[in-house]
Amino acid sequence: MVRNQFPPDFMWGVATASYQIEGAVAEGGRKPSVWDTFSQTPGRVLNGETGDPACDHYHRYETDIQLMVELGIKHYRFSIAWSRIIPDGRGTVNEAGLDFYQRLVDTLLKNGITPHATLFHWDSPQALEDLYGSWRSREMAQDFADYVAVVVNKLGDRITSWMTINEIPCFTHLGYQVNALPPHAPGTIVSRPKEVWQTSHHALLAHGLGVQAIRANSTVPCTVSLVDNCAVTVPITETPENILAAQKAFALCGENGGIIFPALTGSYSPVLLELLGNEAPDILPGDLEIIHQPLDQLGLNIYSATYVRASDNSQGFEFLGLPKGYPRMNMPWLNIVPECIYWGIRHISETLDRADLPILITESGCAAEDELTPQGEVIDTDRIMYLRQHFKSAYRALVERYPLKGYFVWSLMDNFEWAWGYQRRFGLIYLDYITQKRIPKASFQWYAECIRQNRVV
Ligand code: GBH
Repeated sequence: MVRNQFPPDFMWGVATASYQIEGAVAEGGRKPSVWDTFSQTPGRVLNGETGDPACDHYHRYETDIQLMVELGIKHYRFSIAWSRIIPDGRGTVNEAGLDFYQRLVDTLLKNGITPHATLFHWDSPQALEDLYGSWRSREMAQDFADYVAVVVNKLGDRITSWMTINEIPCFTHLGYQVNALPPHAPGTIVSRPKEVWQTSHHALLAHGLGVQAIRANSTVPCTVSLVDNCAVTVPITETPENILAAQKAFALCGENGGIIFPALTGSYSPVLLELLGNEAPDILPGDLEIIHQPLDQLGLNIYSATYVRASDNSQGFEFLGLPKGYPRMNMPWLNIVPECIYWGIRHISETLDRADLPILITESGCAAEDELTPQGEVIDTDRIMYLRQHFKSAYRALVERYPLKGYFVWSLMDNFEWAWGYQRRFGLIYLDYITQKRIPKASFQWYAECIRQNRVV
């Protein structure tokens, strides 16, 4: 038996997002997104950096696709920028924006790479923020669905994997709540938790209407998914008591009970609603039916987790803090908990009782303090260590027959890391931002070998 051998059809891939890599923010008819405005506001992003020019991928996508060919991936997850397609958020369609993504998709297909298109990765059109406060308004959901219909109308004859929205809590809760750390665009502080919950409720409605718009406009068989960043709870030791504690904690976390529960089961988790009390969002009749659309698969972005154990307190569990010196990668939240992949998948399958639902790890990866050697290489053995342990955790999920179908490493290349600007590097490829030179790191060669042998090496 070959150790750590993955199934023959396992989807190995990499992931990126439009605002983080494209640059060309004022080209091809694009108008600003909330991230342009936010990053141009002093004090919002480290060093005042913005998504322009990022990796200049808008002009260099052919080079980047050649690098994907070298890596040997057959799957690429990217996102489409709403403000390239409908620059004012609603109304006039910009053909030049659609043409860019058509060129990208056609070049991927020509190179044997399956495109997985995410329709929204945080870059809301600024015009809709100005018009009605974007996600604070219910109108945003219908405008999103109209935008989705336009995209799928154009590309729905060649894209076979659609993902509606990436990580709802990050552009709603982190975009509007008082103590968001770090704040995300639009960075408008609302006064009550209820208003924050209303923004994520609107995003859930957008997801539901978006799913319907994809199904109505696609002309080839395709899979539709949501990309969720569930908060993963890991039992400190795998006893029945601690596993039960981890399951209870999973249902109570806002990111789970308030996002993935309604999307997959049609109701917010009861324990969360009880905890929120008067601060729960207003849910109109019919909303949960819209939100709870049948999905073909689920995308999970998993980077870390929290340990939990059973307790005789009223909740029956407690979250555990980490000891000083606990190993972490180069972000304050990036504690190394490799079991997060296995437990994230298992909680969705078991705690949410959705063993039928295929799962993709749509993002997993880490920032490291990458440096060029005098020979011009990046020897990121720490990233290799991180990825190896997380791949093994995915392998365990497969051995135990959880429905894991693929794994997309975040990210193909270093890029604009939101509030951290260019000061954090998540790529398999090093970006020299002065020359735009791309330098594959040691982890790139390591991942290429995993893919070639279809196992963890
Ligand atoms: C992903 O989000 C994004 O999809 C991607 O765009 C991004 O580049 C990548 O991760 C790397 O960051 O400070 O304790 O409040 C990751 C999800 C959401 C995880 C915010 C950390 C903050 C935790 N992140 N969260 S805390």
